Amino acid sequence: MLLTHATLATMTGGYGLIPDAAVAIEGDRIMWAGRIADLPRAFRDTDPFDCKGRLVTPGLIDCHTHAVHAGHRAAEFEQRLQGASYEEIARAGGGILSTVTATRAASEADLLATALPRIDQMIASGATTIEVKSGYGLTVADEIKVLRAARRIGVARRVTILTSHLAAHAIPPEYKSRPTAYIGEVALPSLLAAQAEGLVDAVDAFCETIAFSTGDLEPLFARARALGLPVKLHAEQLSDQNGAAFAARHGALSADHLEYLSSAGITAMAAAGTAAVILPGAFYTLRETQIPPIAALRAAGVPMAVATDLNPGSSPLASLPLAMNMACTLFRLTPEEALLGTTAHAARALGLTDRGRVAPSLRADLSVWDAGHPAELSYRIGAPPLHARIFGGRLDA
Ligand code: DI6
Ligand code: FE
Repeated sequence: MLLTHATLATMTGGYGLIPDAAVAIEGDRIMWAGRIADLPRAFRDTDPFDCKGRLVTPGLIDCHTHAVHAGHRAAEFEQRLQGASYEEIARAGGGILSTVTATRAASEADLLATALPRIDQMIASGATTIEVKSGYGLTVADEIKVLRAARRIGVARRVTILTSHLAAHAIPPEYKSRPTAYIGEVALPSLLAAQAEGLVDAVDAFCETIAFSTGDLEPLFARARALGLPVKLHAEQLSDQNGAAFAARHGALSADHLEYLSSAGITAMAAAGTAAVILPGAFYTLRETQIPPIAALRAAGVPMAVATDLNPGSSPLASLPLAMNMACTLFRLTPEEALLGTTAHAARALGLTDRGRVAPSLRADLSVWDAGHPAELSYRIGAPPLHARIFGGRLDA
């Protein structure tokens, strides 16, 4: 397959813009990208896909979602509008735990069926790789059920799914105030069982006063690393728990949210090469006022990814371009940083080296936009201007 007359954002060294570009693809790999004038003879094609000047980017990567869950939490949204806080609702047994009740009652087939429309929205917004977390089962069997449903998405749709084990998302009522017992009796055994079934790409946890402390999580992260699995952490979302530094100490791929991140946390992340995943949808939904320390992360050279955090409580958002818009408007990322955040840096946050940029030998996942400049993707609010999507070297039908 050959794309011609593209305005190509390679995402190497910033946008890495190439005007009037061609991209040559063989199988599921990019073979060549550059100016049409320089296209090697071997890659010429009598029937190319003419982009007519449209912007072509790497396929977008959503590196943080909770896309598999049952039910919704519109009632909780109404409670928050009446003044209740996210933490108050969680402490009263609502919040994450209300989605746990619904998810436990759902079958694997139900979970897949309700996830697919959300995934279709993400695909229609230009995503080609999506990370999906467990964390609404909170028993060994229910965590496995969620991870199996998540993996089936990648069979049902033209998208790459990576799964993160997030049994340490909340403490279920049967373990109330017994986090150590929960980690020992559910989180660890579910990790071992899921790993044995090949269902785990990374291990995640929620470090927060309403969830787990770094001390609670130490045995889980130690075991993950012993299994050769990378870790990542929901850190400093609602308060500073020194989660980012703890994650960095375990060589984490990413620390996510980070509204209350300290300068010590930034230093630890920079030293460990841990990426920052910025989740403006949760900030917006919770009407948070503490902005993550973007300027300090930038100054420290920490790669920043941007994701939807798609979940029924704090971020019912399925559009990466809208997350990019929010990251710029609410957090003052530049549109270039926002696009790096959903391409090259999102790949980094998932430990993927075969995608996120347009270069020879990388996977041929590309999004073609009804836009002429990459800043337009962040600038528009909603209605992502996707023209076409190429997944694994093939155009969507
Ligand atoms: N932080 C979040 O924003 C999501 N999980 C987490 O640890 C929210 C999950 C939910 O409210 O259902
Ligand atoms: Fe999350």
